[in-house]
Amino acid sequence: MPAIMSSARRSAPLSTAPSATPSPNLPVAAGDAIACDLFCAVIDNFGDIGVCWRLARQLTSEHGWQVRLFVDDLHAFRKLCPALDVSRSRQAVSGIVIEHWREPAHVGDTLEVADVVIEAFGCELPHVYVAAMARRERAPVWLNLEYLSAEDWVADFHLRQSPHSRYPLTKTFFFPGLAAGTGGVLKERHLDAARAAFEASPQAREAWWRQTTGQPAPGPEVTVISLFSYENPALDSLLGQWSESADPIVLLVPEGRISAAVARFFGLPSFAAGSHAGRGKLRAHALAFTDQAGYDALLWASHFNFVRGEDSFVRAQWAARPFVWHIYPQSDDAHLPKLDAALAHYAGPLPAPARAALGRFWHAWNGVGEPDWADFSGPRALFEQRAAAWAQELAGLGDLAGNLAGFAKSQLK
Ligand code: TRH
Repeated sequence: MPAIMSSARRSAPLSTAPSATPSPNLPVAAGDAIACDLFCAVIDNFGDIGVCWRLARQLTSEHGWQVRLFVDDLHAFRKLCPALDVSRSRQAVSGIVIEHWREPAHVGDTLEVADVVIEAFGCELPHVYVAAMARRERAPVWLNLEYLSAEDWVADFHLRQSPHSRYPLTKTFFFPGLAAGTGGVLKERHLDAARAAFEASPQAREAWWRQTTGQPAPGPEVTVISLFSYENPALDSLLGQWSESADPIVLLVPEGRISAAVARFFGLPSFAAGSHAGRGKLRAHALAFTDQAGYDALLWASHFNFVRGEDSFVRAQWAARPFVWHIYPQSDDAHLPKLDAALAHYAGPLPAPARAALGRFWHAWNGVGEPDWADFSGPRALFEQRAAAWAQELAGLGDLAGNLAGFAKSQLK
């Protein structure tokens, strides 16, 4: 049974593991910093930890919070945070304490309750931790961070509260969204400047291409497409269309769930990072999975981005380029209304023919209809304008980390 601490702020040093001397590189809290515990259970893929890691870093670097991130799958985490040591139960990266959440009852070596407790995506907090929250002199702000949806009901449910059935605790539901009245989506303060610097620098672009693909940057006649997707029955047809297109296409494929299908198309045994292949007008490069900053650069280096799930979907919007979304598939096609809700926000102001072409292609990529690249890429200039305008509209909601921090602070007063 871990010792219990329940200070108004978590006190330093954090580590009081049974035999341990405090880890030298664990961050020490500033006296008045808001302490936050963020719990993340990885269901599958990278979106759960992708969102939590991004949020943890923003709360730390932009809001000065002292964040402890509990994660149950360090291997998935390490894919997008190569600095992580999967053998360590507790470590600090980028000023954030990372606890390997070994089992549902585990709460770290010391039971400390933070000022703000975030359970991501409905993961269940350890019972002992909830009991300690109730015993804390001042109850923490308890937030359930939900999955992103662009549907209308989200604004009604954002910030709704639910009293605990047993303890004098209240949980608030925090909903990301694409519309006013929601929590918005994550966006770092430095992001636009980083993108602008990349786009303005031919040297940065050239260096990126050489480092990432081993090849020089392609000329202006080439259309560059990034492809991050789940297994997709429409892929073969699309690869065929690209290989027969009038103009050259370069495809950038981060190694992952679609790699085997790409390999099959090119008649290769695999399409592991570092592989290259070509057919007709299509040339493809397999990329190593990078950290999240590296993934942003991939989006900026491409003219069209195929993205999936939640976090890469958001990043494609900030990249302000035309994109295609492979939404996380749910049973009974429950994802399709979510796809249409996102389309309504993103494509709404487009002229009707372009809006229809975008809708047809997004649907085809999500299993409804056949993808037609010529039909989709025809209004490319309109999509480019719309992508830039949408990124500005979306930024008008404020970013999720800022919205969440503002709400939590208002509750702590
Ligand atoms: O991996 P995903 O399919 O995650 C999904 C969704 O989040 C979905 O909503 C959730 O229900 C399900 O998991 C369990 O897609 P997503 O959300 O885009 O997450 C991928 C993360 O990986 C994102 O943070 C970007 C990052 N990434 C890198 O850091 N480097 C890379 O090279 C690539 C390709 C991605």
